[in-house]
Amino acid sequence: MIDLVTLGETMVLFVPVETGSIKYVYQFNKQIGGAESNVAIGLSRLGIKTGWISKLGKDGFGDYIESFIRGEGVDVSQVKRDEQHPTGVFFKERRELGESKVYYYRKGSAASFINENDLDENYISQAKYLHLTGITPGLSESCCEAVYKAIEIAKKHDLKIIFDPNIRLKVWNNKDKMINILLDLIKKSDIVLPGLSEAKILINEDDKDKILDRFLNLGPEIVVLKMGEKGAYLGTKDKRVLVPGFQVPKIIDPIGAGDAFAAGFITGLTKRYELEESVKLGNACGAFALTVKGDVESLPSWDELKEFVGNSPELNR
Ligand code: KDG
Repeated sequence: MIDLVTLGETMVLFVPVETGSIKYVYQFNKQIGGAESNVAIGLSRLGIKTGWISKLGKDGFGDYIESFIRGEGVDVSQVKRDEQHPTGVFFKERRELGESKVYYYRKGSAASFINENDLDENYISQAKYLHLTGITPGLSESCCEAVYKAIEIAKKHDLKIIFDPNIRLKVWNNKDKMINILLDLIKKSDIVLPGLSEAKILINEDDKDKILDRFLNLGPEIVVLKMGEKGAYLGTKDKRVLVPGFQVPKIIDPIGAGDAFAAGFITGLTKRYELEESVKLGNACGAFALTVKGDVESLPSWDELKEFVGNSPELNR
């Protein structure tokens, strides 16, 4: 039995050993990164059963990603291997001053050929949640169709749809098309997890209450606005709560923190915790993710998370 199914591309991630311009960095560590598998791995470490649907090249990088994710306890039975197209790759650039950047080498990757036929209705129907991000529909037309098909299956079988816009301007060729599709996906979702800067791009709004109003009016029952170190602002039709974030002594790399948030938050939902408590778990997992260079290496186990969050009545029950 799977609690959550997710769908998306995972790439080999090369993380520079040193900080500075990628032009002058000579050594990289080979890791993996992909928003959806980051969430699946985060959930699996917290004891939630997850399945990841994807495509990888039939190459060494594909072998590496598949065995890494399987090793984290995520079900990879729905991952197909493609002889014709390679596994995608991306590089991080870590700067002491200024923000980290990423450089993608993913055009024409195996995952960009994901299509509706890669979805097994029986498999998806056993889950309680379908997790999607705004990255997958930007990868190609066939990926976008697959996302809509997954939503159709989820609605038919009463799965809750959790959507993280995860705006990646570099994967979309057309910003207006991106905004239209992401807003449409928000309408079709039950739970939406945008970031502040994403709300600015999608609805040109930066007031947190107006952002929640606008997104809730589109249809979702729960919206959680991620606000970095300030925490997250939870909204439903009858409540608004600012759940403070956790202080991190030194932020090593913010990339992947949103995925970690999703893993903690969804764990709370799956365990039927109060919404505020679930957001708190999300904030805590986000804090863990800030402390390492890779996307998933620092994601906590359930015991580590409980210890970090401390004495919380919900968690101790
Ligand atoms: O959220 C982290 C992701 O951005 C990263 O792992 C790579 O999935 C990725 C993407 O498409 O940017």
